[in-house]
Amino acid sequence: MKDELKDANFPTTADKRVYHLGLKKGEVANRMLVVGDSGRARMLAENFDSQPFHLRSDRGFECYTGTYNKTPISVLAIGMGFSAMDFLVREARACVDGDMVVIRMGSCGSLNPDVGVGSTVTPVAACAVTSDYDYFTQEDYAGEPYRISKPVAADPDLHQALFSTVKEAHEFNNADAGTDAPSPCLGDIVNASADSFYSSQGRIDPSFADTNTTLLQNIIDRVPNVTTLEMETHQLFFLAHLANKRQEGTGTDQPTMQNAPKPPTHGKIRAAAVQMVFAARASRAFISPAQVKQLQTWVGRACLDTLAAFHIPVEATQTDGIWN
Ligand code: DUR
Repeated sequence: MKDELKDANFPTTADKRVYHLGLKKGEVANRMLVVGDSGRARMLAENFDSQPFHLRSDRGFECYTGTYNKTPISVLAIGMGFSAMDFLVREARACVDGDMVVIRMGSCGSLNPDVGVGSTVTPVAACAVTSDYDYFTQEDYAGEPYRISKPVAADPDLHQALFSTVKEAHEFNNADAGTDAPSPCLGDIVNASADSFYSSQGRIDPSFADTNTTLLQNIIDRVPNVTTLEMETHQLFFLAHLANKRQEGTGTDQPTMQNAPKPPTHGKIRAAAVQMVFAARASRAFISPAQVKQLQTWVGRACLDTLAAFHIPVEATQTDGIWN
C-alpha cells in the first residue's frame, strides 16, 4: 500500500482502499466465500464463469471477484486466526453496500472419534476458547487458564441452506465410500474456535507451560454438542452478531450512538460455516493431500452453489461493481 493513509480511526487510502485488504467499493461482492489458504482460493475461483478480478494486498489478503451461475461472488483468502477474520469482516463491510452473506469454508480438528478425517460439519454455532493471560503471569490467580465462551449462532437461514446443499453433495459424491473411518456429514453440532492451533486446542507441547492437559475434556463437558476445533468461525459469527445489533440500533457504549441511525448503506451480515475434518484428535489421524483435494473440490462447489442461490433483497445488493 503505497498511498498515504487517512483517518487513524479507520485508515483508508486517498482512493478509499481499506488498509489491510487493499480493496475498495465495487471490487468485492455481497456474497463472500472466505478461506484461509491461498491455493484453495485460487482453486475455488476456477469455478467462476470467466476470468475473475484478482487482488493480493501487501498484507497477504487475496480477493477473487467474478460471477458463478451469473451471480457476483468474491472468494477471499485471509490466512488464519481471530484477527484475520476481524480484518476481513470489518474491512469488507466498509467496501460493500447492503447485506453481506459470508460463508467460511475451512479445515478443523474433530473432538469426536465418530467424526473422523474427511467428515464435513456445518456448525449451528461457535464458542471461543481463549487464554486467560493473567493465569499464566500472576501469582495466586483465582481464575482458570482458558476461558470458554457461550456459543454464538450462525444465521439460521444461511446455515440451513448451506447444510442441505453440502449434505446433497456429500450423498452425490458418495463421500463415505472407500474410507476406513466413518466420515459423516453433520449439521447440528457446535464449533469451538481457539486463539491458538496449539495451546488452546489442547495440543501438548513440552516447550511451553501451557497448562492444558484437561482442556479438551473441559470443552467437551461444558459446551453441549461441541465437535470441532478451529480458529475463525466464532469471530465471524460474533462480528455478524455485533453488526446486526447495530442494524437494530442497539448495542453500543457510546451515548451519542445509542439512537444514531444505522450506517445508511449497510444491511445485515448473514454468516455460516462449513468445516472439513483434517485432524482427528482422539486417533491422531491427519488427512492426506489427495483426500484434501477431493474434499475441498466438492465442498467448495456446494458453498458457491449456496451463495449463488441465497436470496438477497434487491434493495440490499451492491449496484456498482467491476462485474457490471
Ligand atoms: N484447523 C485448526 N485445528 C485443526 C485443524 C485445522 O485450527 O486441528 C484450522 C484452523 C486454521 C488452520 O485456520 O486450520 C490451522 O491449521
